[in-house]
Amino acid sequence: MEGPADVLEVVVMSIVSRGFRGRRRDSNQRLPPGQYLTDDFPVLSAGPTPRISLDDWEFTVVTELGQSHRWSWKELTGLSAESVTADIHCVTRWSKLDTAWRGVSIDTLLADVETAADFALIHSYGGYSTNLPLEDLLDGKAWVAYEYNGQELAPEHGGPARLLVPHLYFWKSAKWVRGIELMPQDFPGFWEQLGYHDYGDPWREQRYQGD
Ligand SMILES: Nc1nc2c(c(=O)[nH]1)N[C@H]1C(S)=C(S)[C@@H](COP(=O)(O)O)O[C@H]1N2
Ligand SMILES: [Mo]
Repeated sequence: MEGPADVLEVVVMSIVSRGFRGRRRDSNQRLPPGQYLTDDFPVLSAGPTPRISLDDWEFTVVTELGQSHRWSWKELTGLSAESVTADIHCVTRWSKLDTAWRGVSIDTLLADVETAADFALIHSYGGYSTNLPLEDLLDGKAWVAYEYNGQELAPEHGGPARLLVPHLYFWKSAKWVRGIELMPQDFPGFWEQLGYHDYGDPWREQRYQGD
């Protein structure tokens, strides 16, 4: 016969194992192939951290016809912002779940931009660049993020502002972003010219050219 202590033990065990399996199943499903989870926030920069004063900072969209649309820091941060929680996946195999950002959706920035372009080349202060199809920046998939975890974005993580495109490998999320060049044709960015995959879908493990 079960006494109260046995019943309690059974209840505790089932909560413990349910919680454990639940968490594991959840994070396993959210971990793309070949990735491991980290709670740290590693810094990956191909060069020194550029320092841009907010007075000089600007964000520019140039269309395929050469039309420019510019936002100062004040103008950018005056646009309606969104809070975004997303999992991020670095091609060096770390993934981090539930990262919390705030920034302006690319949909908002491109709302009044007339373009027939299919591709975008992202440019950063410091010279970094990365390319992606324009549709991967639209429909709530990408932001210019200027807050991380409720605080201004740290310079080493791309502050004052970085691109956030969490559905692609994190090298597409250009730090110190300064603009978007809209183009009819695809043109490889910094890592893409060095042999990384043109598109970089972590769920299809598109790490390098030919993957
Ligand atoms: N401007 C710029 N953006 C960049 C990089 C860089 O070297 N320069 N590295 C990319 C890579 S490979 C990754 S994994 C992420 C790293 O962002 P973090 O340093 O905030 O973790 O930024 C991406 N954006
Ligand atoms: Mo990366």
